[in-house]
Order: sequence, then structure tokens, then C-alpha cells
Amino acid sequence: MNHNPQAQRPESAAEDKIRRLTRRSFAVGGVASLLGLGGWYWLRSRSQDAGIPWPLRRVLDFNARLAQGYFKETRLAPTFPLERARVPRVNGEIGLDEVFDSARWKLRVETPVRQAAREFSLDKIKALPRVEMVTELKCIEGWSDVVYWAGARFADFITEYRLGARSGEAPDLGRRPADLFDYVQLETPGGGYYVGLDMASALHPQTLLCYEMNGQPLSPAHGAPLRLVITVKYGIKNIKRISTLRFLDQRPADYWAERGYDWYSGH
Ligand SMILES: Nc1nc2c(c(=O)[nH]1)N[C@H]1C(S)=C(S)[C@@H](COP(=O)(O)O)O[C@H]1N2
Ligand SMILES: [Mo]
Repeated sequence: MNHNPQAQRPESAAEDKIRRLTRRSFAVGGVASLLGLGGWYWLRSRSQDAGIPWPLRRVLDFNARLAQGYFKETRLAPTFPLERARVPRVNGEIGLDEVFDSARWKLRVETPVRQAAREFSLDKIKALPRVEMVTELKCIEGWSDVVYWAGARFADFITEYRLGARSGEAPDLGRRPADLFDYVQLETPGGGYYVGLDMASALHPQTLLCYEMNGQPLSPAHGAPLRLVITVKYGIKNIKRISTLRFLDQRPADYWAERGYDWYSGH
């Protein structure tokens, strides 16, 4: 007789283990260093549980042993039931006062070294796998709101459109991590607000190029047509109304870092 339910349900045992690992802040994203970034493309199409595709949960224990590379410090932020979601207060309107024609909006992507800038319509971003998550937006001033977001993973964006690697090829974190640029900078139309990100945080599975909040297209005050949602950082890095995205090897300028906040602003 076996009274251990876990022995009869290895999946469930694995899941428990994953939960423990997650609680212990293991490097979930490090899985990507096993699979390569292309692996994300496959992973994201798997069924989701608490925002984590199941293959990701299965290989987490490998990850615990092999944690290294870009995702060393990453972990998943908690997710919440949909009923907890609220429309957050509008906080921060820097860079949103430019005259702005949403009908003509394109996301401009600039890459150093002889690669021409590229432009992406919102449809190109919506064509990527849609990711929904209910996570906390934490302002560095001390408040937080739980929000239901929808958008595309930044990691899917650069993988699908072959961005962010010096060679110009599709990023392959598993085999060619050094090919990736070290930093990303995002700025509003006209450059009034700008944030810098380390590549590891940009590639975190809960970092979204977000176009919907609580089931509605983003309002202008919340960053229409496209904003960043990045759960490993405070609100200040969740830039609203992105116009330009840049890959860089030097630590990019950051609006609030220039005014005395920590450049990383992780939490
Ligand atoms: N363009 C722009 N994005 C911004 C800000 C800003 O002033 N301008 N403020 C940031 C801060 S401090 C926070 S807390 C969040 C708030 O997002 P919300 O207004 O959607 O609640 O937006 C961030 N993104
Ligand atoms: Mo904030």
C-alpha cells in the first residue's frame, strides 16, 4: 500500500517541488539558458498554470543546479486571482504630453553596428503570442495595485523578429548568450521619459510589451498604445507609451536614475 499521494501523482510532486523552488527564488528564467531563446517560442505555446508554462515547471530543478548566465537572479513574481485586479491610479505623466498621433504610431527599434532601424506596427506585436497575467504594480513611493495585463513577452518579440543580437541573427541564449546586447533602453515619443534595463530583466518571462489593461485597450493615461510591464522592477521602469526601443552595450540613461533612484530599481 502506498499512502503517499505524491508517489501516485508524480506531476503533482513535481509541481510541489517547483512551488518550493519558486518560493526560494530560484532562477526560473534560467531554463532559457538550457533551451535557448528559441525555446521560449515553444514554451509560450504550452498550457499555462499560474503564468508558468508546464515544461518550465518541469525543468526547474535542472535550473536550480545549472543556474547561470543571464537569468541567474530572476524569479517569478506572484500572480493573483482575476477578482483582485483593479485599474491602478494614473501615476506619472512624464513624456505623455507630446502631440501624439496614435494612428501613425510605430515602435522603432534601433540597434548599433550597421543594422538599420526597424519599425513595428501594433499589429505586429499583437501577432505574437498573447500573454495575460495578474500581477502587482509596485510604485517606489509605497503603494501597489494588482492589475490584469495582456501583451506580448519581450523575449518573444526579440526572438520572433530577430532583434537584440549583435550578429543580427535570432537570439540564442543557450548557445550564443554573448551575442546579445547587454542593455535595452525604452523611451516615449520625443524622449521626455526613458528607462534603461539590463537584458536579463528584459528577457524575464513576466516582462511584457503590454497593450491591454483589465480587459480593455490601454488608455492614453496608462500608456496607449504600448507600455512596458516588468514585474521584477518598480513602477518607474514600467514605462508608458513606448516609442523607441534601443539595444546597447553601455548602461543606458534612465530618467529616475538621473534623479537619484537606483538604476536597477528591482524589488
Ligand atoms: N511615460 C511615463 N511612464 C511612466 C511614468 C511616467 O511618468 N511617464 N511613471 C512611472 C511610474 S512612477 C509608475 S508607478 C507607473 C504607474 O503606472 P500607471 O499610471 O499605469 O498606474 O508608470 C510608470 N511609467
Ligand atoms: Mo511610481
